[in-house]
Amino acid sequence: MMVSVSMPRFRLVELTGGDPFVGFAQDVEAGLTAEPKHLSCRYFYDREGSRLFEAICKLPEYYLTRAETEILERHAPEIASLFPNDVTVIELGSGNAVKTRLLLEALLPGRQVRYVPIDICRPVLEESAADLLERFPRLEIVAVAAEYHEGLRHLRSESDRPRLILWLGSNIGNFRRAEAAEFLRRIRDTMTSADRMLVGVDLRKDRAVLEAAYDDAAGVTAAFNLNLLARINHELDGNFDLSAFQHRATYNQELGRIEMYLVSTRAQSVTMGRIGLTVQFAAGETIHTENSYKYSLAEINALAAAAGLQDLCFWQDTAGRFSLHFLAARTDPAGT
Ligand code: AVI
Repeated sequence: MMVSVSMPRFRLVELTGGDPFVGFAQDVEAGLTAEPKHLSCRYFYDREGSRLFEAICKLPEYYLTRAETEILERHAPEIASLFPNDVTVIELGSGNAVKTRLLLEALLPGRQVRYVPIDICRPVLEESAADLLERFPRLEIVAVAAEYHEGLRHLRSESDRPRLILWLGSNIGNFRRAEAAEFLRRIRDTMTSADRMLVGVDLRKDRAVLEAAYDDAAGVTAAFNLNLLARINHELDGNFDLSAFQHRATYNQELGRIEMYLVSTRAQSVTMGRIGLTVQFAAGETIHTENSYKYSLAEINALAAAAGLQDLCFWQDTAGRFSLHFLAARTDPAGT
């Protein structure tokens, strides 16, 4: 007798290590009392920040999303053909998962596909999962609300089928180079010989193109950056005057990274009542809010090698701005 067990098509797993308020409060205090001041870019993504990031992805200057979408539109069927059977697609920093649809569409015919999006913004996870479940009636989703490092723990438990691990959108660029290699190595340590990884990497290019992408004419990236201060105002009872800070994005060519700052336009004092903190700003003083690293192909090769990964193949958009790399765990002694 055959017993069929009906699986729910959607499950949400919440893996937040400790109280998120405490983590945010401690990081804000440490960052704003440091010299020079800094805040972590991972705090950009509250609901409003996630909405602004989606708007950034549609800007004419922000070529990254369009370039990666072009690559996936062209090559998703080829990527899918590299998976003969059922597959689990795990995505780190999934956001609205719009590009991922292209891969799911190519994978679903003839295969069972479980999609495991991992993201820190739970409302965004829920919205994108609802959309995907409606579009793809055979898709199963296990959504994981977690930071990357906690998400890695979950990755180990998804081991019943070959896995395609996605790290798209140049999310790797928000890690320092050594940290990116270390994080890839940790992912690689969870991979079997049947697993593959797809990593989207933004390439080094002209300063003008890069600086426009991170300082758009419509001011959306400026609003995204300033939203960090609005978040502090809401969550920590702060009194940042957003009109007294300006967005700045500059390309540091030597380090191959865009650096984003908030610049205080005057001497001022800001209080965060909920954590009993007052911070002084001099006129022109900066808060460093984000690095976005760009890579050459040689640097991507070195990164893969340092992480014990083998770059099986890669695809680029027609303008050669963005590169998508298909990687496997190396099994030779040098890669272990
Ligand atoms: C999410 N991350 C890959 C974006 C980037 O390009 O570094 C974040 C971003 N910051 C400003 N614009 C977009």
